Amino acid sequence: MKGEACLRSSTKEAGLLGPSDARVRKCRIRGRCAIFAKKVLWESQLAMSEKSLRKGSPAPGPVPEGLIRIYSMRFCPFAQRTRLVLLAKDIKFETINVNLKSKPEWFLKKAPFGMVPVLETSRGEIIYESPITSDYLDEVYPGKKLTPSDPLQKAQQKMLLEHFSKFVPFLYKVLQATRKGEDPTEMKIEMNVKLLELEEVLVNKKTPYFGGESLSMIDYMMWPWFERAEAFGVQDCFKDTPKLNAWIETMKQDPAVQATITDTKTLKTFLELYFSGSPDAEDYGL
Ligand SMILES: N[C@@H](CCC(=O)N[C@@H](CS)C(=O)NCC(=O)O)C(=O)O
Repeated sequence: MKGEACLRSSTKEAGLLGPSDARVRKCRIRGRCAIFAKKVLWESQLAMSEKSLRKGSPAPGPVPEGLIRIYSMRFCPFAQRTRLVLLAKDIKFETINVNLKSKPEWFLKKAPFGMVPVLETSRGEIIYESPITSDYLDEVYPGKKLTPSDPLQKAQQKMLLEHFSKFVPFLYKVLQATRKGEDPTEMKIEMNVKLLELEEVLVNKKTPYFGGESLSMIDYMMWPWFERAEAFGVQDCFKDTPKLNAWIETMKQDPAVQATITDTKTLKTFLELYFSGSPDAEDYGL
């Protein structure tokens, strides 16, 4: 097969638009054309090129056979969890970005809490809440299993996720205090305590990841907020957390993380627009 043809067929197979840049390397291995494409990057770029749908936008049609759809918002850390799992498992998916300041009527019918992420299957089934969507994808789709099969390890990951979910609000408190010109010192002290708890988990486990020697579901569930640490203005809270800092650096090497990462400057601008109520926040940079 000629490189070009091979490229097209694989692209079609992957349910993606054709790449137009040199990120794709083609070669022949044992007579078959292999593409060393950063497919994950493509998918992310495809999603990133889509403007959000607002109130009044026509409802999208049914999800094509062989694909799963994610209703997302480009800068949402919860939706990023699901996107990380989609990419890590190399699942064929399409993205519909929703404007959360002006939600389309049809979105509210699909999303009981009016929040992203939501998954929709080609049979019209709906799955929502980021940990539930992530578990669903991991259970239904083949490939790399992200959740441990051992019940105790699984329970430990779920418990850690519960602990972590109590950490998330502190980030928003620091951000809001700073935005209002208040002194965030007290909140940062509380943040430090939470971060030290996470540090202790890694120290006790003696592993580079929160689930063990390799990256697993819990790492993806926590990552999006660490990507945002600087944008939330809490980078100075990581002085006494060497293991956590090493985990952050290791996570940055993961292809799914790389494909969904947003730079701090963009995140800062988005947060400013979002919290000042701008309806254009979701489409910032497009
Ligand atoms: N518990 C939800 C939280 C999702 C969430 O808060 N999503 C935000 C965007 S980052 C949202 O959709 N907000 C819309 C709203 O609150 O109206 C989950 O884990 O999926």
